[in-house]
Amino acid sequence: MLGKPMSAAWDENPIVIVLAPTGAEVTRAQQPALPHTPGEIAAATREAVAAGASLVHLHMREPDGAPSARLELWQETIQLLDRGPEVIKMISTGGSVDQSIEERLIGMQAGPDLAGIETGSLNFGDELFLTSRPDGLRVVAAAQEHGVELEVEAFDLGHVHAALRMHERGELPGPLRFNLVLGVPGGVDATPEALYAMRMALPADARWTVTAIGRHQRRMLALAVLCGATGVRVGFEDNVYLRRGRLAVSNAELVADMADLATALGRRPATFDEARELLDIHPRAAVSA
Ligand code: KMH
Ligand code: ZN
Repeated sequence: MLGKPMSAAWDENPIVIVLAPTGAEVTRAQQPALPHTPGEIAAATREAVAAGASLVHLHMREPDGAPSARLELWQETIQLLDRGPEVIKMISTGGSVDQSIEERLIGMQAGPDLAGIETGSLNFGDELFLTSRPDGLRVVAAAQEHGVELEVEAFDLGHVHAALRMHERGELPGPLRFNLVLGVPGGVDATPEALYAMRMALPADARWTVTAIGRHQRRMLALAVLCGATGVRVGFEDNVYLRRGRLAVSNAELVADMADLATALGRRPATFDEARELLDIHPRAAVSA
């Protein structure tokens, strides 16, 4: 049995490396190796798993790169990932800023293990990223209908508090998992102080992953490793550079760099089985049995 999520010593558990290979906003003009198609996303995930990733956070794109909600793309991607190597398959229900909540829920039908849930709204750069309370409740209902586990995507401290209120009211089932997203313009800054404020709001048994945008990624994820986070997220959704002025050649290069950094700091990457236990995510067959 692996240690308890937050009460464990910071280095008691290996770290779950999450790959976010595509996102909804990054373009090939910014990152030529950005995967668009199910085949490209599956290939990027395979390489990333070999480099130390154990969970993949998915968004769909049309072949031309436009954000997509097409069920066939979700199904093809999940089917390709099911061929191995083993990886926890997570869908975004944040989608892109111009998708409706109905579009954002379509991936639930493709049989993922895990889905994100937004518990509030924010400015997202120059756009609005809106998730009303009823939208959040619809995400929970869809997850329950399809037997999918949930992770709260918190871009602000208020999103953490809103999730905790939902949980207290019985509207958001446990176990509580959070992805603390730092550095979206409109959300919390990517600073140690902001990470500390969000982490201190979490219950002791919550699982928590950290995401940080752009040039803040490496420093904030190193801090997350040292603070005992359950996971850290890398990939082109959040950052296209390996170092200042040096584009990453692949998503896997970012994963390998994170694996090396975490190992040097005292925590090796979690295997797939360890990640499932640390995040309390069990095989779908076992869920429905
Ligand atoms: N693309 C953003 C508007 C998530 O995946 O849950 C939403 C997003 C967050 O990427
Ligand atoms: Zn996302």
